[in-house]
Amino acid sequence: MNEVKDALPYEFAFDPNRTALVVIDMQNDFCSPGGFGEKLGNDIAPARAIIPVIRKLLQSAREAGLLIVHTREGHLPDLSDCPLAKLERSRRQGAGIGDEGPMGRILVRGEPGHAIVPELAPLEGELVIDKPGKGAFYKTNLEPLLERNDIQSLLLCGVTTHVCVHTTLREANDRGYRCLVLEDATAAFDPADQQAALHMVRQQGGIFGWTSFAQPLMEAL
Ligand code: TIU
Repeated sequence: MNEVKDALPYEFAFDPNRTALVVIDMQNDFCSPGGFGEKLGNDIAPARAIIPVIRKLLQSAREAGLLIVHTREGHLPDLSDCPLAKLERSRRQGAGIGDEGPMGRILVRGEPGHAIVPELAPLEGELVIDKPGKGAFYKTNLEPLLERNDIQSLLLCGVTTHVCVHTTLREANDRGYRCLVLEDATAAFDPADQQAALHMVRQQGGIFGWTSFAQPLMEAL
């Protein structure tokens, strides 16, 4: 077993052959000017700041032969997979899902805003999970794909820490996966949300899993 010794609340042990790096929603809609995240009234600087960190993580994980999973949040062009409640709230915020924006229709599959930022583009053969919700397990085939690859641990990074990263973490935790959240490879638009979300992972003896940083993880790979 490999080990990230200074993880919190205590060391994180993992078998690289049974571990996946999950890069959550690093899409133009959350990380680029004119996207959904910015239209919701957020500062996207924290999301952009983690791009180089995740790039290094991807390189290390690829070299170590880990399973790589990318996720994208978005909806079918006819919005038939978008719950009315989600649609209504996005419209109230002035960023209606499916509306035309500077990067095409907001949060719609196949539009420029839906694409993963070019710096983190998936390589051929890496898994790309399209999800209609915040969690990567809801209405996707992620679970059977992880089972087929005999995965038991997940390394989570991406955006936003308190929304899609946390929802995926909670879904994964309930399914028995050991999850490590990489602090400097995750971002929330508001620093208070970032700190609260990370605290929630590791409180009560690691109620949802572990936290650490990219560098010690890469050293452990
Ligand atoms: N709004 C927000 O913080 N996040 C999302 O809507 N989706 C993701 O976190 N990917």
